Amino acid sequence: MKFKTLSLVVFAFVLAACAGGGAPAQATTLEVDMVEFMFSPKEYSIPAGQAITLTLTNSGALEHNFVILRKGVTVTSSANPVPAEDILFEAVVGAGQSGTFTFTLDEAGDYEVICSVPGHLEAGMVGKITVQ
Ligand SMILES: [Cu+2]
Repeated sequence: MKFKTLSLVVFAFVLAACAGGGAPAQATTLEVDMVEFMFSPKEYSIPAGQAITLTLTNSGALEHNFVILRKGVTVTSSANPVPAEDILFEAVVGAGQSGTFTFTLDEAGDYEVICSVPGHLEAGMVGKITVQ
């Protein structure tokens, strides 16, 4: 009985040590609100190569989407559809709905996020993911 108690105490100490040390953890969980016409928040910092859980809530009256573009790709007009090879991830959320999605970005760098519904990008639905 004494040994069992001791091992529990050691285990708790190890957990506390892990939680306290090292560099500040980056977010592996993102919660993003979508509304006409913005993402909130609009800038995200995540670790490379780790599964990110993304919860999108569409508080608006229109359908919105969360599109992650290939590293280095930026789009300034939604007049032309984004080529499929430039899209790394896409999640569509209907008006008043929410959803949880998972994505992983393996390479460090900056990635642009847009809503690809025509006109929404120009109206302000653009964001940035920094992968480190
Ligand atoms: Cu939109």
